[in-house]
Amino acid sequence: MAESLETLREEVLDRIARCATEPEIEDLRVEYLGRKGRLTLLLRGLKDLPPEERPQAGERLNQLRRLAEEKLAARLAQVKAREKERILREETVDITLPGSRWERGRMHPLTLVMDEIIDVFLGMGFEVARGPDIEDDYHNFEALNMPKDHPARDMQDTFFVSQDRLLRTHTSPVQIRVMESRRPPLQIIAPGAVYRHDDDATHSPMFHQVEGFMVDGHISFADLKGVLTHFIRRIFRPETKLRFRPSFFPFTEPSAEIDMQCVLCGGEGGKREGSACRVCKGSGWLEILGAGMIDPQVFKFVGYDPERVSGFAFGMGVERIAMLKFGIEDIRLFFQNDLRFLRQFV
Ligand code: FA5
Repeated sequence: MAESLETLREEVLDRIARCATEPEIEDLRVEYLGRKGRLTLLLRGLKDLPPEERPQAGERLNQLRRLAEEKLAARLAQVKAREKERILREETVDITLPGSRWERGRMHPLTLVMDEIIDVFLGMGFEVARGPDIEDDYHNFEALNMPKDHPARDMQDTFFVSQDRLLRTHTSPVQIRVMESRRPPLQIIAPGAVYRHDDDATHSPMFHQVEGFMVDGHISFADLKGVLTHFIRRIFRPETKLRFRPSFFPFTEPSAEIDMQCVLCGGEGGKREGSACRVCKGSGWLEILGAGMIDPQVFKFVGYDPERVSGFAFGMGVERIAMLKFGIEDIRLFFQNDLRFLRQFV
């Protein structure tokens, strides 16, 4: 017994000395001192020894257990101290290194312009309404006085989702949705994304419009003119002039396309400089929106009496306004997510 205890003592001390990590120390503790540890079992086995051998063997086993406990604790402290030193040595922070910069996000130029447009109309007492991007044929065309065979449907190359569902080609269906659910007086703008099979420097397959309409007992073309003139003067310069050109939309009668004085040449068309202005191509005017008095036929679709109510409506392209405001010549720049472009707008 004495001899085997001596061997065990050497083995335990040797193994403790070779432990290099905290888990190794813990494993060793369990192996020797745990509930089924080798030393624990030996202590429990004392009762099977002849009574005269028990005191001495017990004494020696207890000594060995205390020694193992002390050595394990000491080794643990040593390993922990070494680990701390290693962390301090390897993970030091060089506070002289330059910090990493946090890029500040900013608003997309179209969001800036959209918010500005909405603000101007809110200031005139308009409310904001929204409609679905995926529309049905009825709201996008039919109720806007464009039956299935109407040639005006071809003016807006449509993305169809199914026979009856499509990506809305304009924000005008929101007029129908609002009028179906509410009664006049109404003074609404409907901003949102619209979709057309169109793609070049001034046309994008997805772009944004802001629809506006006012319906009440005696709304006239003069109201339309007043609202749009105020709007353009707030968004551009206070002295900007507007020009109303006769046009055609199936859902307004009479209809107009509205041009504003060119933002670059101020309506001169570049004549003074001797070459045509690159923004308005020398005409001095820029088309910015379509508008008109809501067609009586549309009122009938939503159950209003055209004898009792009248109203105007308009729809503008937000990208076009942003291009004029910031002097951008290619609409595709808005959608390429090039940070060098986007960083210019605050
Ligand atoms: C319409 O969409 C009518 N719903 C506007 C309207 C509303 C008229 C209410 C009368 C009453 P139009 O197809 O012209 O009209 O488009 C309106 C504006 O959207 C255009 O003036 C132009 O600024 C813009 N736009 C049209 N197609 C594109 C496109 N592919 N990319 C960018 N902007 C476009």
